[in-house]
Amino acid sequence: PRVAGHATDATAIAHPNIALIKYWGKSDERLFLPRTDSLSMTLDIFPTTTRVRLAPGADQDAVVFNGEPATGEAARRIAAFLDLVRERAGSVERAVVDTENTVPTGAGLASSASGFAALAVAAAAAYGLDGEPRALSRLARRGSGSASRSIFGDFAVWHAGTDDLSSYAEPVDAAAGLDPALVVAVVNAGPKEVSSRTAMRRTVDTSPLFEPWALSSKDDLVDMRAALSSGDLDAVGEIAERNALGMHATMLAARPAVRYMSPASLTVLDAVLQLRRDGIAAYVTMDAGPNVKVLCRRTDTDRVATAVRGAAPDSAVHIAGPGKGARLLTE
Ligand code: 2P0
Repeated sequence: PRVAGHATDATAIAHPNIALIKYWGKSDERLFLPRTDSLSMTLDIFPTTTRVRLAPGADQDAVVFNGEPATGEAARRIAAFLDLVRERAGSVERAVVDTENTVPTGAGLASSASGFAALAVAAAAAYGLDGEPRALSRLARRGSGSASRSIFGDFAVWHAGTDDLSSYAEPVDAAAGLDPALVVAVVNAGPKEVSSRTAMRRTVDTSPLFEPWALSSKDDLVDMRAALSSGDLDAVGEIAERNALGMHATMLAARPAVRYMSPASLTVLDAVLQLRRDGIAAYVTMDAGPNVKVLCRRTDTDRVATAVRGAAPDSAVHIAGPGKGARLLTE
């Protein structure tokens, strides 16, 4: 439904999210329906800011990415997303999209999550679509699955659902005493060799470990919700780590194998084990890339960051806390 008298120029900001219970595998590639529910923490670093302006009379969309005209796959995905927005809005007007992304793109740092969450919020406003968070989550999902979760701040669960209507994210409560931080070790900021889309498809189609992981992920989600609501950071970390390493195991068993871990990743994993032996609550999670995110208490971030830098001296280390959901900057 189109809102009458809406703005035709809107700017939105969104942050990436890191899944503690992972999304890996689709049941419907066109609708971006995932095989499993997932749960994430939205970060307070690496925002994406996106402005969408309707361009009456233009014959195509223009996309500017960090000041440069976007081309290829990135431009195609954004145009396809805008086609969906236009179809829903009953509009044929093209748009100018201007996006500033501070995340290293394509490095398993969820640049598509913040990117499509910001685009969904700005485009929905510019074309006059429903601005309810749930509708925005469903819309963002159609750009990139993980973007459905970045609509919300702090912790969010994405219900896999069975169709377009039932697949959306919503906030998850955590105990007030939980004071989580993620120490992000960027061991390699370059783009990945296998896109997560390709890797997911191959894992679902060929990995004998996929179904067992998807099944165990259901239990992980139940346990994770309990750990969050009781404020048990060690339990949150243990569950997140086992879920992530299990996801990587499904990929290693794919044919041919997909391996995102690099020697530097493993060095960081070893450093985290050592931190735990030293009594620090520190747990790893990894996505579709070699970078490692270490979940710990906010009060332990300096100690964890020092250990990570020692283990991977060439890495860039960023410290994140829970961040806000996607929102409009204009109105
Ligand atoms: C996640 N990842 O839950 C998982 C864990 C990577 C590993 O979501 O195909 O960019 O656009 O839906 O969301 C990365 O995949 O994939 C991702 P599409 P997306 O965060």
